[in-house]
This record gives sequence, C-alpha cells and structure tokens, in this order.
Amino acid sequence: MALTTDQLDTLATLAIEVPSWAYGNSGTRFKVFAGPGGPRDPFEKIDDAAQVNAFTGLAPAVALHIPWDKVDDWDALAAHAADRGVRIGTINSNTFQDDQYKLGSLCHTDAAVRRAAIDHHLECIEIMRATGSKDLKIWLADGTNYPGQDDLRGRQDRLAEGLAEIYAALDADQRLVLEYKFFEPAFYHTDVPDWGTSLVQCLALGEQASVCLDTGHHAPGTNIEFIVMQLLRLGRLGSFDFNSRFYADDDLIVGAADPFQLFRILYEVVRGGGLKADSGVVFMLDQCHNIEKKIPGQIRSVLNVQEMLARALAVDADALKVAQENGDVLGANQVLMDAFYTDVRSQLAAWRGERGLPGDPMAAYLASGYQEKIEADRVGGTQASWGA
Ligand code: PSV
Ligand code: MN
Ligand code: MN
Repeated sequence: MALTTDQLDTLATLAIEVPSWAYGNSGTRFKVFAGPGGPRDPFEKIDDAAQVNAFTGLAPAVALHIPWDKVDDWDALAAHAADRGVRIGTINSNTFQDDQYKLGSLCHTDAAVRRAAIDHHLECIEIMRATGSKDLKIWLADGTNYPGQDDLRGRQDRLAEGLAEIYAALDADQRLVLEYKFFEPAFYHTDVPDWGTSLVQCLALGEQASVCLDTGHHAPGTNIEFIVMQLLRLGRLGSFDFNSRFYADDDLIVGAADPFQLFRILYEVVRGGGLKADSGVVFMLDQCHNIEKKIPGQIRSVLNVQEMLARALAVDADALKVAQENGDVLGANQVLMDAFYTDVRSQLAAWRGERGLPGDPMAAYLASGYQEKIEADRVGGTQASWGA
C-alpha cells in the first residue's frame, strides 16, 4: 500500500512545535545527567531546535517556557529564530516552581498569590505580543494532597475567576489553551484533572479558549483517541503535547512506548479535520531527553509523528465506511490494521529527497558535525529543571 500524491500533499502540511526545554538537561527526581553541549541560553536552544527543522523540514516552531526562557530583548530572540528558519510558538506559563505557589496559584486561597499568578500570565501575553506567538498554554500544578485540605468547589470558582481575567487580556488573534493532568505534583486532587474540566472552563471563557491534550496526562488504559475525536467534534482541541509513557508522566519520545496508540490518535486527527489549517490544532511535543542526546531525540520524535501520520493517512476511508455500514466488524478492523502495518519508510525517504531534505535525517544530522561542535564549544549548559 503506497501513499497517493494527495495523501503526500496532506502529509506536507504537518508542522510540529518543539519545546525549548527538550534541549536543556533534564532528569528525574533522582538525578539530572548533564549532557555535554547543552544550550547556555534561549538563543542556543533556538539554534538546536533549528537543526531539527533543517534536517526534517517538520519543526518550524519552538515553544518557550517562561521564566525558563526569559530574555531581555524579545525582538532579538524572535529575529534570531527567523534567521535560523523557525518561529516562536506557544508560550508556556509556569506557576509551579516558586515558594509562593506551594498551595496553588490561580486556585490559592490567598488573593495576593492569585494576583501574582494572574500577573505572570499577563506578562506571558506581553511576551506573545513581542514574539508573534499566538498561543498561551496554561498548565497548573494546583491541587491538594489530602482530603479536606481545601475546598474543591471554592478552588474551581477561583480558577474560573483567574482564567477570566487572563482571557480578557488576550488580543483577538491570540488563544488560551488549558492543559489538564490527572495527578502530580498533587496526589489527592488536581484542579484541572481531565478534559471535561478543561472544556467546561474553556466554554465559560469563550471562543478563544481550547483544550491542550498532553498524551502523558491520563490514567493508564484511557482511550485517548476518543477524547481527540470529541474535542475535534466540538472545535475545542487547541493543541497536543505529544510524548509517550509506560507508567506515569514519563515524557518519553512520542511513539516510543505505544506506536499503535499514536496511530489511533492521528487517525482521529485525520478523520476529524485536525490537519486543516482552520482547525487551529497545534502539534507540540512535550518531552525530556534524560539519558539520550537531545537533538537526535527530537529528530526521532518528529519523524515518529510524521511516519505514524503517513500510516493514518493511508487508511482506505471508503473501504472503512462500507465495512462499518455493513456491520462488517472484522473487515473494518482489517482496513485500519492494514494501514497501521504499512511500512512507509522508504516512500517517505524518497519523498524527502524530492524536497531537498536528507532521506535519512537522523544519519545526516549525526554526520553533520553539529553535535561535536556544540560539545566542544559550549561549556556549562543550562538545566531545563523539569522532571515531572
Ligand atoms: C506538566 O506535566 C507539563 O506537561 C506541562 O505542559 C508543563 O508546562 C510541562 O510539563 C513542562 O515540561
Ligand atoms: Mn505538557
Ligand atoms: Mn506533563
């Protein structure tokens, strides 16, 4: 089964946002292994991200995390990105590393802490204006560890209030995407634990708010493609944070743990129109490379998404529809599985060649000398400081 020209054209629309923090050193709560050649500032993170795009043609945007990526001159950072052939993507806020947020941020009982958290988001919106970013992604570490620790409903009301003030500050062409996560760092309850809560909060805010689905943020066994279908159906799937997991929020390379799940998710993306520009769906990675080299780790990730999307595009939609309408259970399943088992690698390699890209981006990067150069030149890289 080979991809048709139309399918290959659709595949060419794939644009992935890579996370700036994937290039810095990261680890678990046990240890951060420092990798030689780590970027020393956000400019060097952009340089590294630009390599991923140069070798794959798949990653034209870089998501930033504030304050990790704070610089004095945002114009200079945006210009640097443009010079390297990429742009600034989603701005991720961060209300999880300061002492004042120990008991929460937007949901905190203390109005002064909530004010600080809202102000941080207003600053992020200013950064979006300065860098041309269109999306503000909010993930809150808010939650409690013990039953009775705080009033669940009061926290939800305070969340709604804080989000409304942030939302009101958006420009007409900017969006707020609200990410959910069912646990961690809080272990009894999380204030935005699931897509339903995120959706309810977004619906109250308005059209410019939608849900961010991080593939590592669900209980084991959750049917994630169902959630993808439902959010696309409602026009509220704002973005993905792609990664893969075996146990918890492992943040491993997307498609590494369960390629079939990635296929099923991407099939629902195709089915639901999520590849169309007007769908507004942003395909972001949220990964940490704790033991492998970062740039090859990101190259592998974007290639995995591309390869699995190619297989999802290869599903014979007409045959599937006929089988489904005839109640042909096994036939319908076989149509899907035929596409999943299609080896698209050599076709994709040839297709890359036609577009002036290396047929094997990983090998080309490893042969380019960039890795050796940064390992020799850069001393004292920054730490992405994130293992959760
Ligand atoms: C939280 O686990 C999360 O998925 C959020 O997206 C954070 O911003 C990100 O991880 C940091 O890696
Ligand atoms: Mn995430
Ligand atoms: Mn996460």
